[in-house]
Amino acid sequence: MDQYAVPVVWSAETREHDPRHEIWVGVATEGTEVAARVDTILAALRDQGHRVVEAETHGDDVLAAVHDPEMLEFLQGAADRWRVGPYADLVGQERVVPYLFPTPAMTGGLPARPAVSVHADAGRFVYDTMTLVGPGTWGAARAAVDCALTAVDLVDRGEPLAYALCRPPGHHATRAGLGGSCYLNNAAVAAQALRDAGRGRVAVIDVDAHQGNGTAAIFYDRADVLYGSVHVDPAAGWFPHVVGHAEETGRGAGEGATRNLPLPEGTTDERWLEGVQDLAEWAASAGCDALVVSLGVDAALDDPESPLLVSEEGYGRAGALVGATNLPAVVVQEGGYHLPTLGGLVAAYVGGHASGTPLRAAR
Ligand code: SP5
Ligand code: ZN
Repeated sequence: MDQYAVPVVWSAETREHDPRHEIWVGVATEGTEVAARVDTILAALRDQGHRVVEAETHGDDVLAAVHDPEMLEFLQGAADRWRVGPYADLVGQERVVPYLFPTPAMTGGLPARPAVSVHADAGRFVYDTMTLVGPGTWGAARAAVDCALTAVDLVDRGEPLAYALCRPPGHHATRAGLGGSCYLNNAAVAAQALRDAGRGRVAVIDVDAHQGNGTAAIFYDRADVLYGSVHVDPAAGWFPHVVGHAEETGRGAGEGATRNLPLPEGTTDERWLEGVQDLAEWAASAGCDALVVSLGVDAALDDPESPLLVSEEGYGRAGALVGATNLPAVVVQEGGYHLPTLGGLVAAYVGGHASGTPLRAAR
């Protein structure tokens, strides 16, 4: 069957982030967001006949509009500060791990200063103990942003659909905080870049198993970027735990421009797809002229990080539902951790999305 060959943007540098481990309830567990994810996704998309493109380097303008400059400075320098600690020699820890979190619980409203020691400073920006920073983290996260921005350029030049193989993922990164295995918010950068390129209203549709609290927060007060997510119910005890409930619908000018569709543990294809369809129709009917899809495939039934039970066929149907909007779309990789099925899940979504996409864009 003749099918639109989707441009797949990637960068070898995204492999350079090695989390080594995640500190979960005080225990060092093996990292799940590993570099091999890139290779298996790339191979699956190549096998399906899509067109692999290298990311082009972009300036920092859009990134600086989405993220706090102090957070960017911290992320860029943290691994070097850690190396001279020297924490590897002192305690055998080679990754930046926050030691305390200077929330109001600690400061009690007193005027706090940034801590001098990096282990005490990290909690100013790193909000969990799962998201460790190493020597290759900044370069990889920055390369992932370039993947997203290159995909935006392609859509800008008339491609109806472009896929960005972003790694590490981004949707849990807030304006000034990193967590949930995310450092820089690739999807938010893509949405902002589409706005800057003249799209009047952009919707982010997030199908990752977890609510994208970073993207949600970045656009919560804005009417020009919609955020809609279908995810496992945080109130059932799942990440991001404290936000992502149905009552969160936006604020101020952004009232009504956020939608959260939480689902119970064990949800299978039909109900999950109703949520995806709901969000796709919402984006189209709200007058959006471009989409960003936060494509996490960790809602899949064999994924170790979520209790949702979506099949590979379900991901294909999700792609077709979003593709049916006929809106130009940048698809950004988020989570998905089961290496044996990861590539097939991403290829199923991308193939489904492309199935309704004309071979050439209408110009
Ligand atoms: C982008 C994305 O999908 N981030 C996932 C964030 C959720 N991580 C929560 C991990 C909960 C602990 N799981 C135990 C695994 C131990 N390695
Ligand atoms: Zn996820």
